[in-house]
Amino acid sequence: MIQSFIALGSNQQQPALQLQRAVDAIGQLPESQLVQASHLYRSAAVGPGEQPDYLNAVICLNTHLPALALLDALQEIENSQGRVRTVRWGPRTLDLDILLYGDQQIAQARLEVPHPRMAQRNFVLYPLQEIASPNLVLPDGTELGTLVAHCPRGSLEDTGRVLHCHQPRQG
Ligand code: ROI
Repeated sequence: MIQSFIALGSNQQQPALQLQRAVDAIGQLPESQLVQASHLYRSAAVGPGEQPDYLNAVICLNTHLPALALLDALQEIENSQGRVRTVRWGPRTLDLDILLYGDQQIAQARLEVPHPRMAQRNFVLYPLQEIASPNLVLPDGTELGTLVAHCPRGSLEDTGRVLHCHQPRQG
C-alpha cells in the first residue's frame, strides 16, 4: 500500500457539499482505503481577479492504484461534479490534487508529485499537517514542519467542520 495525500478545494456550488461528495467518491475507489480527512478550512482565493473564498481539506488515502490511475480516477470525479476547465486559476466546483504519493518523486507531463506549489500554499500545508504524522518528511528530505513554519497561516481559518469518511465494507 502506498500512503497518498490528496488536496481538495472548491469555491463554487456549495463547496462543503462538493468536498463531501468527493470524499464519498474517493472512498469507493478500488484497491484503496480512505484513512483520514482533515477539517474543512476556509481560505481566501489565491490567483488573479476576484473570486469567492475556498473551502479546502486534505485526505489520506492508502492505495494500490498506480499514481496515474489514481490521477485518472480523481479527474473523473472532478468531471462528474461538473468541473469545467476554463480559466487557469479561475473558480472551480472541485479541484483534486495529489500532493504526495508515498515517497515517490514523479515528473511527468500530466503529473508532478510532490505537488510543485504545495510549499507556498497554506490551504494545503495546514490541513496536511493536521492529519499527517508529525515527522512527515517529503521525498527531498524536507520536513513538513519546516514547510509549515515558513508558510504564514494568513487568513486561513479552520472551520472545525469535519468530512465524513464512510468506507464501504469490502467483500
Ligand atoms: N485558492 C485557494 N484559497 N484554495 C484553492 O484550493 C485554490 N485552488 C486553486 C487556485 C485558483 C490557485 N486558488 C486557490 O487552483
